[in-house]
Order: sequence, then C-alpha cells, then structure tokens
Amino acid sequence: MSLNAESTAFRSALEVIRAVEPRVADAIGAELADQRESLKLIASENYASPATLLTMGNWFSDKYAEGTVGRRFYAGCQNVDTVEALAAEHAKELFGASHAYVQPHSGIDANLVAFWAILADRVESPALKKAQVRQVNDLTEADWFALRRELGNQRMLGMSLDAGGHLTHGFRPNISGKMFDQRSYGTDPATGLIDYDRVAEAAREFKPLILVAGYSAYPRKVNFRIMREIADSVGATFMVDMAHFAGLVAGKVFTGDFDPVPHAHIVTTTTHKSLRGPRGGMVLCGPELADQVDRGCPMVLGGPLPHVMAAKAVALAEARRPDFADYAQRIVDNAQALAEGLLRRGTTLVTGGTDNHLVLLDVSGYGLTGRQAEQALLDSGIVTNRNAVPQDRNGAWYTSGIRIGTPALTSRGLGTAEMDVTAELIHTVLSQTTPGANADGTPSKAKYVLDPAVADKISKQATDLLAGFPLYPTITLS
Ligand code: DSN
Repeated sequence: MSLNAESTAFRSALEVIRAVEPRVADAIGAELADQRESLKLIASENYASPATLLTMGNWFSDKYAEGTVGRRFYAGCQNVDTVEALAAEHAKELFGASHAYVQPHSGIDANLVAFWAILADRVESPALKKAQVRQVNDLTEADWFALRRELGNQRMLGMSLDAGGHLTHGFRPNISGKMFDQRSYGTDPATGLIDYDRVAEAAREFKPLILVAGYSAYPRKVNFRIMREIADSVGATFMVDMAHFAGLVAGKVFTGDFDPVPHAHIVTTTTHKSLRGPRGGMVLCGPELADQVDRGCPMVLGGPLPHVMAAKAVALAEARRPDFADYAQRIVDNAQALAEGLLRRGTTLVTGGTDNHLVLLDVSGYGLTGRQAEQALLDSGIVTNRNAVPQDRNGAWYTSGIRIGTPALTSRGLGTAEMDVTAELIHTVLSQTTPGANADGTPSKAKYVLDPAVADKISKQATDLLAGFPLYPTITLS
C-alpha cells in the first residue's frame, strides 16, 4: 500500500521513538485513538493540523534564543530569527496589530509578560524619569522602593472566576492576586451578563492600574469599546485576554466593538484553543508597550521554544486562509445549535444561550454537581469539564456547571444537525444520572449512579456520530 506523506511522517516518527522507548510510542498512538473515539467538547481544546504538529518535532527544540529577532543573547540564531519573524508577521497581519510577541509558552506566560510590560511602563519608566537615571540598577535600593511606593498603583480589576474570568485576572490564590491589589467585577445575577455600568462604577471606586477583560467560561460577546472607555475614564491600561476566542477574532466573527485588538492597549492569547495552533501563547500591542513586551524573556519567561514558534508561524499562516473565516463562523453556529438543542430539552444555560464558542450548563436542575455530571458524561464517551457557574453554591472543585465548546468538533466537520444529536446524548446522560451517597449514607458531591448499559449505549451512539467525521482522515498508523 502506498502511504500519503502525513501517514508516512507520523508512522516513521513512531517507529523511531519505539526503538528507544516503546511505551511512549504506544501512548502517542493511544492518544490519537482516544481522541478519534470521543466526543471532545472541552471548550479550550482543538485539533492542530498535521503540518502544525510536525513542525514541533525537530532540532529547533535544541536551540537557545533568549532575546528577540536580530538581538539575541546567543549566537547562531539566524534560523530561529526566520521563524520567529514569520510567526510575528502572520500574527500582525491576521489581527491587524502593530506588534506581536510570539515567545510566551502558554496563556499564563503571555499574561505575565503583559503584567510585566504594563508595570515597567507605568511604574518603572516614570520612576527612572523622576530620578533621572537610565535603569533600575542605577538607583539605590532605598530610592527605588521610595519611588515605587510613590508611583506604584498596583491595582487590577478583572472578571471574577465564578463569572467566567480566568485565574490570572486577579484570582486571589493566583500570582496575579498576590502581585496586584485586586478587585473583580461579576455578572448581573438576573441575566448572567456583564453589567457595564457596574464595571464603570467599580473602576471609579477602585482606580485600577489595569482593567482586564476576557474570559474562560463566559458564553457571550464582550463590548471592548465600552470597556476601553471605562479604562480611559480612570486612566487604566486596558488589557484583553482573548485566549478562548482568538479564533473568532482571527476569523472575523468578532468585529467592530467585539474585536479587542483596536480597543485594547495590550492583548494576550493562547494559540491552541479556537485558533487551532500549537500549545503556546502570544502578546499583541501597540508601539508604546512593544519594547517592554519584547523584554518578556528573560524577565519573566524562560528561553523561547523555537520549535513551537515555528509551529505558530504555520498555524497562523493557516488561519490567514479564507477557509478559516468559514471555520470560525461554523464554531459559533454549532455552539448556538448545541445551546438551542439543550434548551429545547429543558437544560438550564447560564445567560440562556451563547454568542461565542462555548455553552455553560447549570446542571443543578438535573440534581447533580458539575463533578458528577462530568464523570457520568465521560463514562458515556463525552469529554467535557466541570466549571463554576456564577454564585456557585458548590465551590470551584465540585461546581454546579459543565462547560462545553465546539472548536474541536467543528474542526472534525460536525455541523448543526450533529449538534442536536449531541444535545440529545448529553441530556440523556444527565437525566439518567442520580447523585450517589458516601459509605455513611450522607449525600456525596462526587459519587453518582448511572446504569452502565446507558453509558455504553450513549458511547456507542457518540462513536457512530463521529464515524462520519474521521479525525485526521489522511493519517493511518497501522
Ligand atoms: N485552562 C484553560 C481553559 O480550559 O479554559 C484556561 O487556562
């Protein structure tokens, strides 16, 4: 049998790996089999292209490249320069940004770079100017601390975790909550939507240095024009973390007031969620913050990962193709079809629907915690994750919610008709699952009861549904 290039590439790679540690080769093969068989509804996951995946397995991984293009702390970075410059160029073109920094290893790293850059710009630079010196090292320690105290407003206002914000937007146990004097804005308890008047009020009272917008579990669009006006009204730097919806921005589904790039001073993202690239992060900004952002490594980041930057260049080139816009629109169409299918079957959804890639189910109506629902769905071949809902009574570990998203299934080619079938499978599992009890008879928030015959039947239906939409159809490993 003659093999296509993709099958040959992955088979050869596994053969080489198997000769050294067969268990790793087996685990890689098993991961592909698992991903092929399950209904992947994790809102932050996707399937990168074979080209993107293959770009990560090579000798770029062996190169140190601290610094930036053409200005490295190591010799011999000419090829890294090529791929980093390409990735940045594609990112700037795709998002209409004047500067792109493609070194962050993850979304949290990208946010740390942004915090660093904002603090350096808003605290360090005025301090140096005031003291009339060039760098922090030129100041005595006492002078530096005195200037920081005088100038340093380290306050951050971000969306609360239980309203859908991210850990790094000032959640107290996170480093962001410790670096910053933090306050959060939530959502309107009646509608589940951001109340911009309340955000403005909080900003007026708190006077943050940074106003953060963006989310991991908010199923609606955010009006970034209004958020920028709020930031401007209190002199805050406006930062948007678009990790979840970067693909919708790239695909021009979110435009005008809903495109963060023209409105924010600085935008951070991951590259592996709806953007469908390699696992990593990125920062976009205007010229004012560009120099500080470029100092991200080594100030807050370890050495760049050139193999991943190369894969970012490939994935961003893919996202610039016209069919990516079609993909992005189908993500939202599918999320809306899934939401409608669930609503028709009586499921409670936070905000009553979605206008992005994710749907947040409140499973307390089924008498379940998020943890029970997540495990029952997993037993039935449906991969999701539990998530807090606003004012969640079960806390962040057990939760009352299930977050689902459509980027991955849309990449496989499933459409709105299949979303209705998916809604039926989810509803069947949740309505047939009951809470379990602890050994002493008290109610458990983790244990649950689901007839294995029901779980098997749903798993089979999920597999049948996916059979028409093979994952990586060009790749056969055996
Ligand atoms: N862990 C990501 C998510 O699932 O949303 C965010 O960091």
